[in-house]
Order: sequence, then C-alpha cells, then structure tokens
Amino acid sequence: MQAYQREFIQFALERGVLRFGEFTLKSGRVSPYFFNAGLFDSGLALAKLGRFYAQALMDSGLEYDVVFGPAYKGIPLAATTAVALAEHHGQDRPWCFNRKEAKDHGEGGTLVGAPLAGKVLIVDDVITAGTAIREVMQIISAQGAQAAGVLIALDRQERGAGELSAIQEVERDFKMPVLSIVSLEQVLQFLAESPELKQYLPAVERYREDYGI
Ligand code: OMP
Repeated sequence: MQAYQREFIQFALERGVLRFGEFTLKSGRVSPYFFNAGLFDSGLALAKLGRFYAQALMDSGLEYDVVFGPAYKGIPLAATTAVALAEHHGQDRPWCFNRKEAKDHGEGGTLVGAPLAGKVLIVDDVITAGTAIREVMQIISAQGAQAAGVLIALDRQERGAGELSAIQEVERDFKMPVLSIVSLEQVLQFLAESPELKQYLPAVERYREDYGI
C-alpha cells in the first residue's frame, strides 16, 4: 500500500465516509462496510479528495482527453479531479457531465460542459456490481467517443455475474482499465494494522469470502 492510499483511508474514516456496520447495497447484498462519498461534504474535503483522485490517475499513466462526471454523484468528483489535475499536475483538461433528464430549452441536451469527445476518463465513486457504470458507457458510445478508463475512489472487489470481479468484467467488456484510489484489499490491510478497527476485520473478511473474488 502506498502512503497516499493509507492517508486516503484515514481521511475517509475521519469524514465518516468509510463506515462499519450493516448496510444493504444497491445489489441487495448486505455489507459490513459502506463508503459514502457524499460525506466529503466541505470545500476543503472535496479539494483534498480531488488530489487523491488525481494522484491515482497520475500513478497509472493513463492517457485521456476529457474528464467526465456521470450524474449525479460523479459530477462533483469529476470537477474536483479536473481542478486537482490542473493545479497540481499541470494538466488543464476539458471536463463535462450529463444531466439525468434532457432539457428542451436554453442550451438543450443532456450534456453540459466541454464536448464529450476523444478518450474519456470517467470519474465516479464506487463500483460494486457494475450496474451504474454500464449505463455510463452507453452515454459515451452514443456520442461516438471512446472510454479511456474509469477512475473510482473504492474498488469493492466483488464478484459480478461470474467468477471475475464486476470491475474485471467491465474491463473485459469495454476494453479499458478501471483505476481506484484504494481497493478492499487495502482497506483490509488498514484494518489489520489498526488496534481500534481490528474488531471489524472478521466481518469484512467473511463478506469477502461470500461475495469477493
Ligand atoms: P453498482 O451499480 O452495483 O456497481 O453500485 C455502485 C453504486 O452503489 C455506487 O455508485 C453507489 O451509489 C452505491 N454504493 C456506494 O456508494 N458505496 C458502497 O460502499 C456500496 C454501494 C453499493 O450500493 O453497492
């Protein structure tokens, strides 16, 4: 685990973004942990979050032309990542987002910001079963753009339809990488090393045995 990944987990715990308990997921699975990116809910927290996303992207060396935030939750995430890329990595790239509902007046359409063209970097929060990201891929292909990759905060490393993880299925089906700031593996490592949080380790490990890869 890299130093910034450890810092990110610490930051998510401090903000109450990463929590332990009992949570029913969108997929119907009942999870002993949950990651609620909506709780990076202050200016400073959002700025710091963007720096973590940008760092993970820079580490990967992925090439991209435009940053895209899928509605709703991906929008501030893509915005803060685009700001951090410009301010801290000298990459002032175009960025855009979609609306959920088409607008028939004013600027019209469902896309806002820079044109969704070329190699698109999708920025989102979490992938569990991969349902949300598949919807996003339709928007990109409808524009005739190509997905360069997906950048998320947490890879829950859960099985998709078969033996691969949902993320591995997305990578295979759309021929693009899915990058994450951290994955469940690093969360487990963090728990194992933390005297106060170690109590949650057995439940998370059991969950991984049931749904993980
Ligand atoms: P999938 O569409 O199953 O990949 O689920 C991804 C979505 O689930 C995310 O965009 C979130 O809305 C939500 N989610 C979280 O935000 N955090 C979690 O830890 C787990 C989920 C989830 O419901 O699976």
